Amino acid sequence: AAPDRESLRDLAVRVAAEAGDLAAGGQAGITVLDTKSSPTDVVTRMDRATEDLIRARLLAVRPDDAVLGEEGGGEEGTSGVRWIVDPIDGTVNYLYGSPDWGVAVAAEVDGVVVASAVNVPARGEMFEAVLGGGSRRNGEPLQAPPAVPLELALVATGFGYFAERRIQQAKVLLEVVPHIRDIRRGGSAAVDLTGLATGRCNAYYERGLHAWDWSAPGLVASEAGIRVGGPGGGPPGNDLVIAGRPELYDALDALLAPLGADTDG
Ligand code: LIP
Repeated sequence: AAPDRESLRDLAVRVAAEAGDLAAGGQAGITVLDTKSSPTDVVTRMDRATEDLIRARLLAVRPDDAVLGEEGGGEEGTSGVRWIVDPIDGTVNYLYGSPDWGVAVAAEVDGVVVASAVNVPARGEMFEAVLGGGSRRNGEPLQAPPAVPLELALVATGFGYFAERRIQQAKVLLEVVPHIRDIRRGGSAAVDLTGLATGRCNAYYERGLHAWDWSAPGLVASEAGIRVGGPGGGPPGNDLVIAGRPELYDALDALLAPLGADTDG
């Protein structure tokens, strides 16, 4: 039988809390350890140490689960539960001493994200969500503010680590900015998506994310009334994640559709 969602959520919160403490304690004086897909796609000692801690804690309690982490690849499981983990989402912010980074831990059962936690230690925010059970910040239930018209929307986005992709993303941006209140490039998908639930911004789009970027904060947002999906209202994926109150989602989706926001050219 599948484990109950609340117990998965509780484990996600416990592990994200401990991982956030570890990462926050290591932020001062942090340096780049290695680069990944490009010279700007960096990893620090703390990304690795924090992911190691998360994996160890999850597998100590639930040894038969699978774990997919940003830094360590996949680990097979037999239980039907897969954890999707970003130890430090917003690594560049983390490197520069910014508060906008988070630890994201999601539990997926049969391919559906059912529970999650996002810890943003430097903001003192712990988010949690259960599919069908709502989302909370520091224990308080979250309800996203109502939709605003697109021209009054504060829209967050992000850029990939490849120059070619950034050129395309800049072209899309040129067509988007005249139609919205303003744009934010916060540097952490986890902070951006949880920020939709709290009203820090109204909508979000980004191309080229991975499951670890959007799974945990996406559930927090959707349980607060935000639609999180892909182009045309499809499921969220690597090509393009769009998020906002449904009316705003549709308006942003319609604006992005002819712009090739989900392609490299
Ligand atoms: C980052 C995101 C950021 C996005 C980057 C990257 P990381 O995650 O949260 O918003 O624009 O492409 O994926 O690499 O810091 O975990």
